[in-house]
Amino acid sequence: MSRDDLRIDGQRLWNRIVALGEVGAITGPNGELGCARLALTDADREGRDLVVGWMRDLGLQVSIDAIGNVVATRAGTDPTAAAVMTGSHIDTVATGGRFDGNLGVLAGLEVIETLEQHGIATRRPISVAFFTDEEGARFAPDMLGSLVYVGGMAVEEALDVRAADDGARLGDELDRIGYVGPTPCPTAAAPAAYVELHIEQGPILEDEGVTIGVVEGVQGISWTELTIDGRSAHAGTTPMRLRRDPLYVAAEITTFVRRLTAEVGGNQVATVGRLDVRPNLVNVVPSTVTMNVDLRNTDESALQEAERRLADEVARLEAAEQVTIGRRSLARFEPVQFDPATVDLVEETARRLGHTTRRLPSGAGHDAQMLARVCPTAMIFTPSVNGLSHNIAEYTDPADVTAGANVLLQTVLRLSE
Ligand code: HGY
Ligand code: MN
Ligand code: MN
Repeated sequence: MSRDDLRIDGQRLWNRIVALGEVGAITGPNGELGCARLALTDADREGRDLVVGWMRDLGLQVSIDAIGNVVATRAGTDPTAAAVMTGSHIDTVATGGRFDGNLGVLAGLEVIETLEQHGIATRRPISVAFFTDEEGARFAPDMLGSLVYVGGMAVEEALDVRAADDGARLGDELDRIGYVGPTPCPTAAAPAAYVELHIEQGPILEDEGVTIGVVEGVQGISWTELTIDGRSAHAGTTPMRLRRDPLYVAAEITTFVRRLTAEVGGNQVATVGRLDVRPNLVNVVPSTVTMNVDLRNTDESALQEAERRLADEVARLEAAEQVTIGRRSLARFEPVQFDPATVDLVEETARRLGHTTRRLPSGAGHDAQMLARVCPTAMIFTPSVNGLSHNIAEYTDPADVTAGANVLLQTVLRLSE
């Protein structure tokens, strides 16, 4: 069989997706199969152990670094050549699916197993990685592990990050699950190239009936934590004119950011996904509210305008409602453009395999946006049913999973020559 005709084993890949999906499995009322494997929890450890076991079964050289990133490498014929890397993440949000991140890691493993099975040697080594805490849902920022991997955040700083849910220190949790590795951060050797397969997590490919997304880059991300301190008071006896109500302020900010998307226009999106009310009692005007604001845009200047407008509104409300508002940036990444030649290769490969394609930016953050800082990088998208992700109903058809993994196989083969 010629290398160009080589294809992955779709059933073997699907079986691994199902098996990994059993770790931290959550089921929905209509039989949806989701995943809850927040970073550095016991479920994350269990998922890591399962995937590392598969890596070792394939005889790969497995390295774990100081932030818990795992990189498994198949040797090439040229020991001096830098590896071609693929991968993604296996941590999920608390109401996650079985495909977000997991598809890219397991497809990378399937690519390597296919080469082993057919006795295909490559000049360059080929690595498959999973990066720590890509979601950032428990420990901000998102893409934390790959950011440390490429030297964008000092490992010491990352180890001191506190969890949003229980305040645990990241380094203590990493130690508790047994994934503090000996390999230093940042990586000593950048890959020759990085290609990541991921579900689109949005509606575009499905709406247009396209099989493969050729991802040109990732939009800018801005996460801000606002801590609004008011004054708790009796719900019945306190006149409205005397109230310093942080939840009212939070509600105003929440509706403001929705209006802001229409006013800024373009690809602007805004989300308030986390709101913590204290003391959260029926008859008490709240004392403190903590909320997160997620702003994103493909255009950096428009994203900065959205940030400025939010800051002005927060200052206005702080004065008008006599509350005190603490601001803390949790994540700030500018838009990223992937390497044009590698993007072209993904497109040519997908078309050579007979798939329909469409270029698009990524609305979600990905480890690829960090690897793009150190090597030529591109991404391959597969359609998401109903455009859903970060939802237990997240789903991608087996045929699309196989198509995406075959495009990954053929792209990696070309890059590893
Ligand atoms: O937030 C994101 O876009 C990604 O899911 N971490
Ligand atoms: Mn992801
Ligand atoms: Mn995600």
